[in-house]
Amino acid sequence: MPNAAPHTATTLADAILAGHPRAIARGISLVENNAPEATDLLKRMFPHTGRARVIGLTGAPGAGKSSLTDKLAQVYVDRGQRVGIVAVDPSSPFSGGAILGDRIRMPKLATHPRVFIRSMATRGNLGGLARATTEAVLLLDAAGYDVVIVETVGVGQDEVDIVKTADVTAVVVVPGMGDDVQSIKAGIMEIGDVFVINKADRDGVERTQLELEALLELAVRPDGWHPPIVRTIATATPPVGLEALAEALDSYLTFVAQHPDARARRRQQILEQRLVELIRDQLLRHAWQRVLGDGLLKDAVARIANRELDPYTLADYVVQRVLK
Ligand SMILES: Nc1nc2c(ncn2[C@@H]2O[C@H](COP(=O)(O)OP(=O)(O)OP(=O)(O)O)[C@@H](O)[C@H]2O)c(=O)[nH]1
Ligand SMILES: [Mg+2]
Repeated sequence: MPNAAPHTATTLADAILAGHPRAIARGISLVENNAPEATDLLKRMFPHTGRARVIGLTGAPGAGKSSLTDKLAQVYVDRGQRVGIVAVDPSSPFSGGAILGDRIRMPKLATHPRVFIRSMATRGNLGGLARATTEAVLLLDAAGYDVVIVETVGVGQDEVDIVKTADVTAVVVVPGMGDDVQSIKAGIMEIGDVFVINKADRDGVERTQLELEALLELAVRPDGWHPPIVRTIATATPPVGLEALAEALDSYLTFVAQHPDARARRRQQILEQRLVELIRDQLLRHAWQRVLGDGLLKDAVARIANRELDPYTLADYVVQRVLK
């Protein structure tokens, strides 16, 4: 947003640390757009992070993730905590539309002073979504939110990567999915620390529970944690099972606190992966600025197509130029 308020990095950083929602929104826009000022902002924010509990919520489209997020946030708000919500909506090219959608689905919370809601859209930015979402969570953490809930659709590697960075992840299924319970097992079964059978007002709850239990028995976790299964009805008044869900999430966090090794490997992997991505992005940015920006790539592609040049030589050439 080039015409946004003329914050200097310092005042924007201070405003975010002070928890001002408009500053947080602006900070998230900067990281979402990969703006040049974003890096300095993130450097300043990082020392203030590590306090928020980050909860990942994932599952099939329409499973009730937004409804659950809304009601779960309410549980924490009722406990006097501040809650940040990041809804990742890969299907929507318009983040404005997504925000509107989630505001409509979360009408009570959208205006609550202790709640911050933000939707992230991919805008066709491959790979950028996981980075931008991680950084949005980082900003909310620095801004002092006690809990940050990240909602993603459980399809695609990007979405799995996003919830992997959470401190605890809940996978949402619904009764009568049948084959769907099977189909989710490949990608996201192993990242569920807690399983939720939402829409428990529907037929087939028992069967889904049995199927889930059978799958979980097959997938023995190296950390020794047995993921609990919680049944919820997010749309009931009052909602059913939300306290139990909050307790299940808490129990895993307590388990991790008591078994520091349980998550060490995952944490290390995530940190390594994030560092590698950051370095790769920076190198690529240098390559664009110093070598590729002037149309070299187009020329090169034409020459490669004619077999005048091979891609390996070109890649070597670009890397040598960046390193010089
Ligand atoms: N019967 C019943 N319907 C529910 C329940 N929870 C959510 N729904 C409905 O299911 C539909 C989808 O709910 P959402 O919360 O938007 O689901 P979502 O998983 O966030 O959907 P996407 O973000 O589009 O993938 C809505 O019409 C909800 O009202 C429930 O516990 N029982
Ligand atoms: Mg949703």
